[in-house]
Amino acid sequence: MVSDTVYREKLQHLALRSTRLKLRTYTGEPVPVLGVVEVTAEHNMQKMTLPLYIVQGNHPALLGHRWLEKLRLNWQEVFLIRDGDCADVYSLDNRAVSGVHTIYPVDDDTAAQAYCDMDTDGGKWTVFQRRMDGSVGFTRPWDQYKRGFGNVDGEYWLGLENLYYLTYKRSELRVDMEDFSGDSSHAQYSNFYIDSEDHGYMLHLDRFTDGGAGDSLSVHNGQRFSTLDRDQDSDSSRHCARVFMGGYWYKDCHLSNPNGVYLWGDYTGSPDHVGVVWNHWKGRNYSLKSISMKVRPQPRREEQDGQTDE
Ligand SMILES: [Ca+2]
Repeated sequence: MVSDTVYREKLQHLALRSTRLKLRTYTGEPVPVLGVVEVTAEHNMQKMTLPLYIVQGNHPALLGHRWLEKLRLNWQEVFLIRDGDCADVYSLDNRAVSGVHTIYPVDDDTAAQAYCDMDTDGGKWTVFQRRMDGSVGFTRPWDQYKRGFGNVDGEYWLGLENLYYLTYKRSELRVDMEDFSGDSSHAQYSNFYIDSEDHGYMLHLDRFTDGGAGDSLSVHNGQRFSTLDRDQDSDSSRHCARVFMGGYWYKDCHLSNPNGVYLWGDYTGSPDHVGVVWNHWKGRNYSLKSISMKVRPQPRREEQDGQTDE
């Protein structure tokens, strides 16, 4: 038999891997339980199914925090799941559909509207960038790229500060795109995060999977974010964000420009490379019909290969 102590440690381990904040234990007070989900864990080759209790978010015992929390009620482990991203939205309601949802990526007091993609490859994606019709201009200064802009049910940028917190969990990135002929493709990176603003929101990604689009982003790995009014690229002679009219992790300067100028397909004759470009798929003088960049937590390792290590 697995001892009660091991059982609790394992639960705590699972929970800690799914949130970036500390768990906190309380005693005594009754808390309304909204629902129960089952979590499967393994210890010493033994599979256990554990109850995960969802409790109300604004209970005074929680001191206002809605992150995944741990309580103790009658020797049972009770967790609170915060709707920090679209994967949490799905955890709290597995009937949630693609569309606009409210999430709290940074903290309890900072709600953000985000488009959740609950359909593509298992869903649970938080869309942080989307172009689809040219209705929103993306040639904008640092402060707007930091905080976000646009229309969440159309074209928008969720904001670098939100993205920093979203990718604090181990995350994967998917980029979906369409051309004006009705063809579509994607690129996926199984490991993705960005640094804080102090480090220029530097891009980190690897483990590319080709969904037909090719890899036009890995070359930007390790670059800091640049905008019209902030040149943090690796080109000493140019201010790439001004030349290519977007905000991005420009290098010297780019193989993809999802935040460039919306130019409706082939734009030969206009300045090279300023469009909504994914070079490996359609070349540098083709501006895509749509592109969206989305993030979700990596699957837990035991879901990937049946191992429980770390
Ligand atoms: Ca430069």
